[in-house]
Amino acid sequence: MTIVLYHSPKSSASRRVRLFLEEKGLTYEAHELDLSRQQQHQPEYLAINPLGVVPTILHDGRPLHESGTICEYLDAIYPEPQLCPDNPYDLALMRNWVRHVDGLIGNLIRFNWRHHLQKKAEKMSEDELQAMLTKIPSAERREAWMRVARNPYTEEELSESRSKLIGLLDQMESMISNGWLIGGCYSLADIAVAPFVRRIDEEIAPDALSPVQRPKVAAWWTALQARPAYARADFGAFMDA
Ligand SMILES: N[C@@H](CCC(=O)N[C@@H](CS)C(=O)NCC(=O)O)C(=O)O
Repeated sequence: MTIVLYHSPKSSASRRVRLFLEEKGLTYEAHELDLSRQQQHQPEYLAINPLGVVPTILHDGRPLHESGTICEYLDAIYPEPQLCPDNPYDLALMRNWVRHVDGLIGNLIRFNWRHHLQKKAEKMSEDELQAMLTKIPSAERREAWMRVARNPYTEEELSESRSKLIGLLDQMESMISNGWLIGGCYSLADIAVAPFVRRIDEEIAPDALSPVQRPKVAAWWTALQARPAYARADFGAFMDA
């Protein structure tokens, strides 16, 4: 069974799936999409991901999108090592957590898109911008592209998003028991939030990860980064040197 992954190296949702694949020890064929060149909006890609975002997998030729769904699907097919709880209650908690993390992606976008997509978007002529917008399936993403092209996120908006992302760390601090988020076992719940924590650590609010402020989260982050799969998933630096 072949797994083909369409992804972007710095995308949080792509990093999540790469980390999951590496934890499972699965081999896959990786295809990079350049988001700044709108490769995610090309018709051939929209045919396998109607939302026009990364990542997408092809498993034996069949497309699947949504990073959380992709991970759960792969877990069902390749159950070892176990990364989703057996216990139905813990499984339900894990799903709610992944959904909650996904709901915060807009806050990460405010920070992330400034670094890579904004430079390209703001140079577009009005005609180019309008032509690009017509290819984007979701109204929310059309709005985000409009913002970086013409009306960059303000310091106030960034600060509001920073607070929400720090709030995620506070939730983690109260959830972690025996080192991990759900039921004391490493799971998709931990993998799902790792790319967010990576961005918080790298740029958004590094001090919020200090052991003095959030000891459980700090220890969780050290343990997660020490996992061999984390190095293999190759998150890389988000910002250009
Ligand atoms: N809920 C989706 C989110 C996917 C997503 O937002 N991907 C971003 C990168 S992290 C993307 O493709 N952005 C480019 C765009 O929206 O044009 C998932 O988890 O797969």
